[in-house]
Formats: sequence, structure tokens, C-alpha cells
Amino acid sequence: MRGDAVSSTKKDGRVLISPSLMCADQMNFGAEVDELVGLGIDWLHLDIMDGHYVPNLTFGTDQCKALGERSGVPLDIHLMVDDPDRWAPVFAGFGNAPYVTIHPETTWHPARTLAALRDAGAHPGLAVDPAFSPDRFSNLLGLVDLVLVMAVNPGYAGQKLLPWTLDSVRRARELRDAGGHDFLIEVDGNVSWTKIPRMLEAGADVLVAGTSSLFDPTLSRVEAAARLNGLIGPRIRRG
Ligand code: S6P
Ligand code: MG
Repeated sequence: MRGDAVSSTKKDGRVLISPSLMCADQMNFGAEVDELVGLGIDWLHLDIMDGHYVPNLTFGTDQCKALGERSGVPLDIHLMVDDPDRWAPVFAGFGNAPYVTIHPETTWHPARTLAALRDAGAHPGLAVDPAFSPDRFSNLLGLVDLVLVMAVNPGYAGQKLLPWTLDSVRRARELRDAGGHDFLIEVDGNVSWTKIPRMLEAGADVLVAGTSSLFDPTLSRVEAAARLNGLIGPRIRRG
């Protein structure tokens, strides 16, 4: 079962915006989240990095738990860890029915991990690393509510698009149509002013907004939200 926000997306075809909180001002974190929610963003994207699967560290469990209790919008938790079987059920408990996305290549039995997420009340998601085609995971597509296509290598904000990943977005859409699935397709990485139109044309339903758009350092959040509105339509209410 999906939450209301997603059901309404299916009905009205809106594109969802999921700001990447590793790009927020970490010294002003609570106020940043409040401003984003006030601007009408749909989800909050949380990159969970363990310093092993990716060479970086980001948020921990306490911060995610606090966000789930306070923010009021669905959490979009992107696990970049080398032990998702340990961590997926923990993160599944934060907020109300969060999206929890794993990289299937990080576990021996990803179908079991995805089923455990569903059993825990989360929306299971799978991430497609730039090294792979979505075809690699075709047997898993019936188990997920979200396919997150990475347009950069996992680990850092502020990277450049790997151009073939747009074909992965397109391919995920083809596989969804051919298989009669109804997962959402999210693009994560260098979702920029110039690339958003191509990402939408390829089939993206959800955009992870980072330093390339909503956290563009040359704009205020309100200005950046207005620019996003201009590209994808009036989805951010007070841009
Ligand atoms: C990367 C991570 C992403 C980044 C996002 C940042 O490992 O999964 O979610 O936070 O890509 O956005 P940008 O526009 O700086 O690439
Ligand atoms: Mg991410």
C-alpha cells in the first residue's frame, strides 16, 4: 500500500520533489527542513552512508528518527551501506511508512531484504547503480514501490551526470510498462536546471533535488523553488 502522496501522484501525474538533506545547511538543519516543508516539497531524501560501501559518512539513526517524528512528510531513505539486512528494518521504523531503498548488490538475498521492508511497513525501493542496467534487477521489480536510478556514483553530492544513466531511467519505464508494475522512478544525482527536462522526458516521477537545483548556492530556497516550478509545473506551492 502506498501513502496518500503517492496515490495522488498516480492520479494527477505530478512529479515529486525529494530534497537531498545532505545538501542542506547542517548548521541550520531544523529551520532548513521547516522551510522546505513550507515550500511544499513531497519527500525528504536522506542519504545513509557507512564509510564502507561508499567513502563517506552522513546521517545516523537518531537524526532520522527525529526527522520522522517532526517533519510530517514521507522520508525517502537511501541506504548506501554494506549491511542492509542489519539497517533496513531499523530505518523502516522512522516516520510514517518511509521509502527505504537498498542497493541490491549489497546483499546476497535482496528479495528477502525487500520483503522484510514491506513486512516492517515501509515502501521498499531498489537503487540502480550506474554500473548496472535495470534489467539486472528485473526479477525484483514486482517487489518494490520505488526504483531509484543513480545518475552519479554513490557517495557525494555535487558530481557530474553519467550520461548513460538516462537510458537506465528510460529502461526502467519500459520494464514497468512491460511488466505491469506500478513503482515510481526516481532520479538521484546532478538533477540540474539543464538536465531536468531530459530526466522527465526519460520517465522520472521523482527528482532528488540537491546542489544542482534546490540547493543551488547562487539562489535562495524560495528562488530555487520558483525556478523548479518553472521547469516542472507549480508543484512547490510557495516558490
Ligand atoms: C549521492 C547521493 C545523492 C546526493 C545528490 C545531491 O550518493 O545519493 O542523493 O545527495 O545527488 O544532489 P546533487 O545535485 O549535488 O548531485
Ligand atoms: Mg541519494
